[in-house]
Amino acid sequence: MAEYVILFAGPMGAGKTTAIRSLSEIEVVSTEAANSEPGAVDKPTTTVAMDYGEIDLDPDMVRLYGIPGQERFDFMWDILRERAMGLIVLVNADDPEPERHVHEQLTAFAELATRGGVVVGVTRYDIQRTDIGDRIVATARAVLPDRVTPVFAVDARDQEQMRTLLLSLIADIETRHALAAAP
Ligand SMILES: Nc1nc2c(ncn2[C@@H]2O[C@H](COP(=O)(O)OP(=O)(O)OP(=O)(O)O)[C@@H](O)[C@H]2O)c(=O)[nH]1
Ligand SMILES: [Mg+2]
Repeated sequence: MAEYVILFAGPMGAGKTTAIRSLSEIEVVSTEAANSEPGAVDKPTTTVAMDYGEIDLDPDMVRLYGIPGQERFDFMWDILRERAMGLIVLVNADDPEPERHVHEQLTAFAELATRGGVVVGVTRYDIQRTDIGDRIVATARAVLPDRVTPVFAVDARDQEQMRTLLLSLIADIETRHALAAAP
């Protein structure tokens, strides 16, 4: 049995808290506070410290941590980054600067992405359909030229879609570990 620590990163409103709630089999521990910048992203609350959930992908146990989207809380990133084995970057298609966010997150977590694994999920495609997928693939290639970073369109509210994203990340991590262990 393996234990995987997976981080969810991305801008405010990308769907990190929603995704962890869709996936988790335990009641999610969340630290929501009133959104003091409702003009920036129109939702009533935002994560201030982290979200935590768990899913048992028999035989593996997966711990899911959501990192706050607001940059002033980024001291939390350092603590979690070292324990993590995989990264799910979420970005919402209706964000004004989705590529900038993907660039920032992949740069901040480049060591984790290289050591473990990374996938990108683009949420809220139903709200704004764009050619953003190709642009995000190009952004990921620019930051991490030595690896192929999968990019999926997902609805963070949909358990099956989030499960597919998570399973593809875990398969990626396992493949790398198997290759690293091979003689
Ligand atoms: N229509 C639509 N709504 C979505 C989709 N994915 C997520 N949402 C909604 O978008 C919002 C995302 O909010 P959160 O999950 O709080 O976002 P977050 O990334 O945790 O944001 P912070 O904690 O503030 O950084 C929620 O209201 C979700 O229901 C999608 O694919 N389509
Ligand atoms: Mg949140």
